[in-house]
Amino acid sequence: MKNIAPAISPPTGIGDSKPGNQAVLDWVHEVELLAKPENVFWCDGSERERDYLLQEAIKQNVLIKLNEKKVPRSYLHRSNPNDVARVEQFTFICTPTKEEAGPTNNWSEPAETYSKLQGLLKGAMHGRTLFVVPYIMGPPDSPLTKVGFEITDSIYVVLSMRIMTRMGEVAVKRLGHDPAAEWNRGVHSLLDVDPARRFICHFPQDNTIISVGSGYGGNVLLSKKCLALRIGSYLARKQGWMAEHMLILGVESPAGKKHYVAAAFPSACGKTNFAMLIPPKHFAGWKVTTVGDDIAWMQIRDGRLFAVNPENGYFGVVPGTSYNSNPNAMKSIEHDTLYTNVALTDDDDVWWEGKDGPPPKHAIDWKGNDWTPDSKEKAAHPNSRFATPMRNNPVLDPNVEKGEGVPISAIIFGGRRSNTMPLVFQSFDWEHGVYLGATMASETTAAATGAVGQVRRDPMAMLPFCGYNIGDYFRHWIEIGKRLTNPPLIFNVNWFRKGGDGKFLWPGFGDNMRVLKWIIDRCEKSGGAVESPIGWLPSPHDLDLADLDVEHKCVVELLGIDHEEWKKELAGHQKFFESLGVDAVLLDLARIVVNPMGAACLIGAGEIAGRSEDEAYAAGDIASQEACRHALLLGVGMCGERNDSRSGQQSSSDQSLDQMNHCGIPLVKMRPLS
Ligand code: GTP
Ligand code: SPV
Ligand code: MN
Repeated sequence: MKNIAPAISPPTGIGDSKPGNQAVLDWVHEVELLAKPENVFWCDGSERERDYLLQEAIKQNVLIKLNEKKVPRSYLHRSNPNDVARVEQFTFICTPTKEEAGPTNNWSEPAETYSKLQGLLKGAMHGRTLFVVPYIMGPPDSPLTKVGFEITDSIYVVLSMRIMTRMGEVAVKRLGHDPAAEWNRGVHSLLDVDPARRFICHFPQDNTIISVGSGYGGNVLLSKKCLALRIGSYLARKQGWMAEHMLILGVESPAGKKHYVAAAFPSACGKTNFAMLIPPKHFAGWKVTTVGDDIAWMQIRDGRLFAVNPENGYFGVVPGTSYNSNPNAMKSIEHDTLYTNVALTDDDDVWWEGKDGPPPKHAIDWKGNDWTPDSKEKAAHPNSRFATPMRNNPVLDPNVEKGEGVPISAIIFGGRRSNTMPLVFQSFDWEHGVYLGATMASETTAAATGAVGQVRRDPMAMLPFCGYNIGDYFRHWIEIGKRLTNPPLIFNVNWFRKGGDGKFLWPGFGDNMRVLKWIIDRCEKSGGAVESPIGWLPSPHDLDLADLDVEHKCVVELLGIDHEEWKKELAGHQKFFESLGVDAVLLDLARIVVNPMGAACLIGAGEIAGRSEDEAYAAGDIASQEACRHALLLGVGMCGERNDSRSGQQSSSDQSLDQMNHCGIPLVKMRPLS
């Protein structure tokens, strides 16, 4: 199947709606002179245009039309087998200084990078059509909404952008004629789809993205990770809002009380599934609705955070999607869907691993080869995806178009962790929540090229997407917190903890409602919890586990904190902060760093002295039980002068604080006890 296709020649009335903004015209002209396409196609987003482009894409063998009865108005695309996921190693943030890009990004010098990319783009569109795709990110009437123009030589990208963004006339209108208006310039060329000439480059200061050599997903739908997250996060910090890798969902109780929550899970860790959750039978009357499944733009209004979904469609993981795991996703992708890298059955239907029912006896796999259930290879690529309009979603939230966004009651962080992390816990406050987000880790997935299953720190699920220095990003979170009079509560979840048998302890999917319910209870101040060294933990009876087919001992394990695992975890946090360099971990964060280090103290001190905090209090070491708890939790009080009275040993809090001094993290005096 083709990725690169020759120029098309549209009839009059199609592809000729030039915008009136001179800055856009000048820029397109400049790229045209460089890339030398056969012609320029100006997209307007009309249905006539779509029908024409689909017909051309089929003719050019870029798309295969699927069975009209089984999946109406839907198509299959196969990418180059060398080009199946985001390429983090070839993704660059091109800021004037390396410091601005920070320790977690690949940096390259802007002027040099421009000239290298210009070299690659020279004549690159020879014999091809240059498409100009105007689009907006955000609801049309939102103050957060941004205009972008993407130039591309891929008809598949145009057809995908039509689904994923509000595309065409709406963007041209919003931009207007002011040549000084803010808009994002995106240039994409397939070149020859060679991994050796694949670069995804961001120039935040110029609001510009240049992506070459790929035809896949987040590398080329420049609206998504490139604009809405990397450039978006840069603009957000400058302009005082937040651009996050988060789903947004609404949850309504049978009594009609509604909350919205936003959740940051790394790529392929369950955002789309959580955003479309169907509560189990026991939760009759509860309703979950989707605002967004991947990206949240949030602003402060009346001391609260309000979120919009800047996207218009879902680019979701296909394998594992079934009527059993995610019925709403299945209903969403039954029609008007663009599939990439799934298998094609003999009756032109689509198939993938984990779909309901038995596998087909024969199919064509994602590479275009014959496949049978005996084949060793997977029929669908593990990162095969659907692009589907959000309006296909049967549980689309009614406020999805609301310009001001929806008020966020809770923020949830979560990763894919086989061990250590409990099913759910709540941070003590915003700053501790920022710490939880900053130290998040997850096992890597097929969403990016590279090894799968390795635990890596992925702060706020933004490691591949933060468009500037991660230390400044953490500080931005702290600053936002200071401006919130009614901040969302912050939680951490882990659907992926495994038992000794290597199987998931938690059934996940719809049953995640039980965790969501507890989170809502906490927001409503009605849910029970116990204070633990790492945050507020539910006891098994605080969760509604009715009709759940999970053994009690598994629930206890899911909610448990293993001290040995946590010692390793905290060492991992420290190593991570060290790897960022002390410059990145600025004063505000240092204060939070003390938090869980203090938590380590509680774990450690308890072990060394062989007593609980109650015993410490009873022993009269600390003036009040409240102070004791906070001292232990925050790592204060024991610093420096105090040795453990009973054992005479240096307490572990001394050690961890020493360690922090050692790695150069500045220690700040603790906040007052609250
Ligand atoms: P991106 O689109 O890459 O950002 O991914 P995502 O975060 O939206 O992840 P998605 O919901 O597509 O889920 C990714 C994979 O995790 C799929 O194979 C799901 O079946 C699986 N998954 C999602 N939720 C759960 C869960 O609660 N438990 C388990 N065990 N697997 C889950
Ligand atoms: C992700 O990897 O987080 C995705 C898929 O949402 S992609 O758009 O390819 O980045
Ligand atoms: Mn994502």
